[in-house]
Formats: sequence, C-alpha cells, structure tokens
Amino acid sequence: EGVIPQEYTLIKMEVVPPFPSKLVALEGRKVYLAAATLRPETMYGQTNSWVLPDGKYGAFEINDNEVFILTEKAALNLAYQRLSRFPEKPTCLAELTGHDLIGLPLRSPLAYNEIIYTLPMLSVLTDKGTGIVTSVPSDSPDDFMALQDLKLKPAFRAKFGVKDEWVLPFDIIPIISTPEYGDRSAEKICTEMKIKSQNEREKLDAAKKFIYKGGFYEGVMTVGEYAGMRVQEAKSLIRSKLLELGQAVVYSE
Ligand code: A2H
Repeated sequence: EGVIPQEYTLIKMEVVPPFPSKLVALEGRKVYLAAATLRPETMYGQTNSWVLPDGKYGAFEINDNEVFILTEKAALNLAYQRLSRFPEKPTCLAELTGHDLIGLPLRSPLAYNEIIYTLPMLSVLTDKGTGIVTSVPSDSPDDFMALQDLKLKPAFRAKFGVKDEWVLPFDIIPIISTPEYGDRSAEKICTEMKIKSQNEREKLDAAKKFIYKGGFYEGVMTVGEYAGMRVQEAKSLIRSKLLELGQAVVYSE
C-alpha cells in the first residue's frame, strides 16, 4: 500500500433477482457487486465478473435501498468516504465467500451483454480495490487468460461448479483499436508472449504494462457513444457519465 492514493471507479453490477439462498434476506433491495476499475472506458466489453473463490466478502448496507457486495476492507474505506448507512461504520447484512458468488447473474453498466456471470479468477487480490473485478478480455491480459482457462479446461470449470452457459457463449468484444495491437490487444500480446495460463504472473504483468500505454495514448474507441474518439479523451467523459447516472461511484484507497 503506497502513500499516493489510487482512485478507482466502482462499477455497480446489479445482481439480477431471484436471489440465491445466501442472499434471500436482501430481497427487495438493490444489490450490486462493486467492481474497482482503472479503465471505465472499457465497460462496453465486459464478458463476466471475477471473484476469488476462497475470498471473504460481505453484503454491506450503503443506504436504505442499496447494498454493495465487496470485501470488509473496502466497506470500511467506503464508510469513511460517507458511503455507508451509518457514517464510518459498515453494516454487514450477510457474510459470503467467493464460492457463494460464482454463477450470480449481473446487469452491468454499458455492457454489450445484457446479462453476465460471476466467475472465479485465482489472481484476484482481496487486499486491493474491492476484491471484485470486472472482466474485459479484449483489453486486459489477466481477464483474457482467466476466461481462456475456463473456456478451454472443462475440469477447471467443474472444480468451481461453473456451468458451460456462464462461459462458453461469451466471446471477446472488440471496443478499442490501436495501430500496433489491433482491437484484441490482450489476446495478441498473450499469443506473442506465449502465455499459457492465468498463473504466469510475471509474464502477465509485463504484458499488462506493454499494452496499457498503447491503449491509452494511441487507442481509439470503436463502439458506444464516443466511437471514433481517442481513449485519452473518451475516458473521463465515460467516467463522468457513469457517475452522473448513478451507475458508478468514486473509490480511493
Ligand atoms: B482493470 P492496479 Cl480492460 N485483484 O479494469 C486483481 N486485479 C484487480 C483488483 C484486485 N482486487 N481490483 C482491480 N483489479 C484490476 C479493466 C482493465 C483493467 C483493463 C485493462 C487493464 C486493467 C477490466 N478488468 O488494469 O494494480 C482491474 O482491472 C491494468 C492495471 O490498482 C483494475 O483495472 O493498478 C486494475 O486491476 C487495477 O490495478
């Protein structure tokens, strides 16, 4: 944890009722998985969300009507940022693990897919952001490899109780084009670097750094309201819009 605060956008991914048994007590309220991202302009390309299977999560009361599912640490940070029913005091309505969340159907802002599912990713850190990550396999090497692992390995799906229909219909959605890496930059860099799975941490970190700059400085949006606009300019416009519409909140840690 550094001294310079990191400012994320928290994307409110709505859990679609009917709720599973662990969440029935929350019936009647708006319940969201709150995903921390640095790339709000990529939300068009969401194919799923990620949780850590053994991670500890909770359903925390944000106000009378809204509940966020995230880690306790993130709930405490939010409470200090005045996003909690009681100031500076998170109220946990249900204790959950990642396993409880796998398979939850979600409706997520800007997503081309009307419904996306919650899936396991082993590299999710529970001490960073909210412990909930939204998946954009077109532009994130981590997301691309984790989705690839689930798509290509039936035993891996079975291990976490992941149904075929939560994964197999979801393909990469091209959303940003760059001169060097085209519009599926994550796939291209993973292929070039011969990355074989989501567990190749060092290679994936290098891949991420490599395409991040290109995406930001040379990328152009190919979809949505800002199609044709440079990512550099579209990013803050898309973020402001999400915040304005109440589909996202600011979160810093
Ligand atoms: B980014 P930084 Cl398209 N564990 O969002 C693991 N990864 C996490 C996380 C956690 N607890 N919380 C957030 N993240 C991911 C989109 C994206 C992201 C794209 C491309 C690159 C990218 C879609 N996933 O991040 O360590 C989230 O993924 C590359 C840096 O705080 C978040 O933004 O710098 C990013 O890592 C935050 O990483």
